[in-house]
Order: sequence, then C-alpha cells, then structure tokens
Amino acid sequence: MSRYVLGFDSSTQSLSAVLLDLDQNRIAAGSSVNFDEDLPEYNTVHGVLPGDDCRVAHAPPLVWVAALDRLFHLMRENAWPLAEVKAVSGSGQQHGSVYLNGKAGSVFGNLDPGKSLAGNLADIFSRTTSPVWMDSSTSAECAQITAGMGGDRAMAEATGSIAFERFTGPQIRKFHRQEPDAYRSTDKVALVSSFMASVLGGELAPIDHGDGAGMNLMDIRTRAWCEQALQSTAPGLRGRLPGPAESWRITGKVNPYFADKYGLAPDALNVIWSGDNPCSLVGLGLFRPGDWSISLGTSDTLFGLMRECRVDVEGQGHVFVAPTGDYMSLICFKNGSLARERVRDAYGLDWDAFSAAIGRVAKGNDKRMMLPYFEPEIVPKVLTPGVRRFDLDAHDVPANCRAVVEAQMMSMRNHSSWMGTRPDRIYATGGASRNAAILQIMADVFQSPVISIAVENSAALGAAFRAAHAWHLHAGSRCSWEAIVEPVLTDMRGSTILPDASAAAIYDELCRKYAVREMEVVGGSART
Ligand code: ADP
Ligand code: XUL
Repeated sequence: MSRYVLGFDSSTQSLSAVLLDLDQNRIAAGSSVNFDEDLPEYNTVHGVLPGDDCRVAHAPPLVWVAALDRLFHLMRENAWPLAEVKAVSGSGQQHGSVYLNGKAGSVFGNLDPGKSLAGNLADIFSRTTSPVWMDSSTSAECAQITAGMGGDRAMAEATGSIAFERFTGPQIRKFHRQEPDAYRSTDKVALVSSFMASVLGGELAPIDHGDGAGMNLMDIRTRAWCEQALQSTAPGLRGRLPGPAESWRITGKVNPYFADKYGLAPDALNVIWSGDNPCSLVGLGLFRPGDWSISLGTSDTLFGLMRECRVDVEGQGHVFVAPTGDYMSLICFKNGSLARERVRDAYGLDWDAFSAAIGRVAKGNDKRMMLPYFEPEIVPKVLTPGVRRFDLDAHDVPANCRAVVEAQMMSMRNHSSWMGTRPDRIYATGGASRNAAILQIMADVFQSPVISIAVENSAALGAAFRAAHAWHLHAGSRCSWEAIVEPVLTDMRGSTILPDASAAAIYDELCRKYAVREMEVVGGSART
C-alpha cells in the first residue's frame, strides 16, 4: 500500500488534479474537468463569461466548485485510492477575487453531502461573479491607488509590482466604487486559491504569501498587509482579508463532505493553496537562484527563484513569494507562440520547415532585426501592435524565422536584467519547448544550458509537492524540497542543450542594439 497526496489546479479554463505516489515517487494519476465543455450550464467561453466590454473578464465562482464535485466524481469512478491520501493542496489562477457574505464561513463548515457543492454554496456570495486575471478594466483605479502610494516606484517597492489592472487591489477598488452597497455587504474577499482551499478545508482559509503578492496589497518584505495600500484601495479592507499566511499552513483536516461523499481519507490534511505561478516554480524543481524557467506557450513566461527581494521599479516584472519562502520573479511576454506562428504561417511553413529555415542563417542574423509586436505587448508595454523590421527584407524567409525567435529571446534577456543575475540553467516548458532550433537560440542568447522538461501540468504537480512538503513538516520529518521533487522530475527532463560560447559576443552586441531599437519604437521601458 502506498501513501499519496493530491494537488489541484484551478486554472482559467479547467480544474485538474494530480495524484502523487509518495512511496514510489511518481505521478500515479491525473484528470481534468473543462468548464466550457463539461459544465455548459455555466455559460463560460474559455472559462469566462462573455460580455460587451472586452476589457471585462469575470467568471462565476460556482463553476469552479461544480468542477470540484465533477472531478471528485471522476476520481472515485476511476478508482483513485482516495482513502490513502495524506494531504491535499492546490494552485489557483492568480489575482482573481471571490466576494463572500457573512454566511460563508459557517456554510463551508456544514456542507450537506446530500446536495451538490454548487447547491450548498449558492448563497454565500456578495457578488455572483469573480473578476479574473484577464480583466483589464481597472486603469482608473490603478492610477488612483498609485497616487495614494506615492507613485509607481513606491508601489513596486512596497508590494513587489507596480499597479496592474488584473491585480486584486485595483479590482476590489473598482467593486467598492461601482457597487458600494455590495462591497459593504462583503464580509471577506478571497482569492481563487483561498476560496477553493476554504471549500476543501471546511473553514475560511487564509490567503498565502505567494498569491497575496499578486494583489498590490501585501508588503513584499514583511509579508503583512501594507497599510498604505489598504487605505489607498478601499475602506475597511483589512478586516475583509483572511491571512496572509505561509504557503505551507495547514488549516486542519479535509472537509468531511469529501470523505462522506467520495471516500477521501477523513484525516487527510488540508494545506492552503497558492497561485499557479508559485506552484509551477516548485512543480518544475526551481530551488536555486540560478534556476530559471521559460514557458513557451501561447504567451512566453519567464520566472526564476530569488533569495533576496529585488523589485522591478520601472517595468513590468513582478515579484511574488515562492512556496519555499524565498522570492520569485515573473515576467509575461504576450507575443510568444502567437508571434512564432504568425511568421511560420506567413510563409506557409510547418514547424520542421521553420526550424530548418532558422538553421540556414548565421547566429545573430547578420544584425538583421525584428520587433515582433504582432499583438499588443505586455513587456514592453505596446498598446498598438505592429511589426518593425530593421535591415530585414519581409520576403527573406530564413532571416525572418530567425529574427522572430532572436527578438523574443533578446527581449527576455534585456527585460530580466533587473533581477541582477543571469541563469545557470533554464528549464524550458510549453508547446514550443520541443523545438530544438528555438531552444538553441535561447541557450545562445542567454549563454546558459537549456533543458526541456515535459511536465504536463506544473501547477498541479507543484501543488502536490506543496502538499507533500507540508505533510512531512507536520509529521516532524525534515524532508528537503529537493528530496520530494527530484526523484519525480528526473525522468521528465530532456537532454541539455549547451550554449555556443562563440555566440556570446554576437548577442551581447545585438542585445544592446535591440534595446536601442526598442527604445526608439516603444519609449522609456527598454533596457539592457
Ligand atoms: P498554452 O499556453 O495554451 O498552454 P502550450 O504550452 O500548449 O500553450 O503551447 C502551444 C503552442 O506550442 C502552440 O500554439 C504552438 O504554436 C506551439 N508549438 C507546438 N509545437 C511546436 C513546435 N514543434 N515548434 C514550435 N512551437 C510549437
Ligand atoms: C500572472 C498571471 C497569470 C495567471 C493565470 O501574473 O496573470 O499567469 O496566474 O495563469
């Protein structure tokens, strides 16, 4: 008989679970429920409610709990050994907020297994929808809160990020301004992560330091709520925010609802949830300051562990708290696979032909360059899209294929310089990480070894690792993060792609040129 932990991931479009076998150090099972397809009665499209204003992105929180019921049902149907589970935790899409009335706490603790979760929880909300991270409708509130904090630099120094539309503080302020009565009747504001942990634990769970750092409300150094940010955001906010707490906090045993209804071990520990990016950090095994990950998905995301708190006072980088108690950086680039696909498709290529084309041009592309803003860009902030080419003929297929990837890697290198370190190794994930030509450019531009890592859902796996870590701590056993994570990840790592040392000088020069070009086109936010 083995011992297990469960890790959930409540993401934008689906809820997933990973079952980790602690004795055999392997993923024993995984499953997922898609909101649009499996729960069409909630009317979500790609996980959010359709509406007239494209800047507004809300989701119904009930769809997430309905998915939790559905997922437990599937786990039981597929004979997952739920009775052997020792601890449970999860990962939530960051920034999204859930508005609870005064009944919520007692309802979480008295769920009726004869009813569905959605039926049990239907009356606990002071706002029936939750703004999620895709919402960009709070520019006015960002400006007001920033003014209250004394400017961008002060805001970033205090909370780890300048004010962002999708961050929770500006979203709370918008709710308070537009629906003051509903705000007044809000007893607690939860994040997606702390809301789901409350359901699983049967009591209101604290917000953890990792996800709390994505609110523009937490002092990133003391990890307590920041009084000035609270004051600048909305009245009476402190009493409405549970936590913040260490990510390994255990609230108690799991809610009896899940034991009675699905056979989950009644004494399994309920570990609070964190945000998906902090969870992914441990899901990919990044425990040393030089360990970075670049996810090449629809967007490209770069993150890495930091021991010291360094903030990006001018730009678009974020600092969150890592599940280990360290810090982590995160930078999102919107024109990732999106841009690579646009170039590939413009020349009617498949990925093999795209990669072969890259190989036909010298490293550095003979100084030909592209600024690849096919869509509005987050980093650097580009609101009006447009591709710029420098000494680059739009008909030159190989040069354009190389130019788009070189541009992306140089932008990542330049815009991560505020972290004050260079990577010792980069773990590449996401759809494009199977492309060796792209990874070679990454290795050459960063002058770092690159290792692809085939983890299906790093956030859910990271949540399972967090559950295992908290369970060991609770048992009094000194088990390091590496000891929990390394045996599971070893088989998932691909071979190492080494940087070509002769390309170092080429890309040093080109990165400087790229920053100048970027500055000319975009303005103030370019740097090397
Ligand atoms: P998401 O961010 O939506 O989870 P994924 O990480 O699954 O995305 O990545 C999907 C993307 O990976 C696709 O949009 C595609 O452009 C890209 N991709 C898939 N295979 C390759 C390849 N061989 N080379 C480059 N890009 C690829
Ligand atoms: C990070 C961010 C997204 C969400 C959804 O700041 O907005 O990565 O966490 O995945």
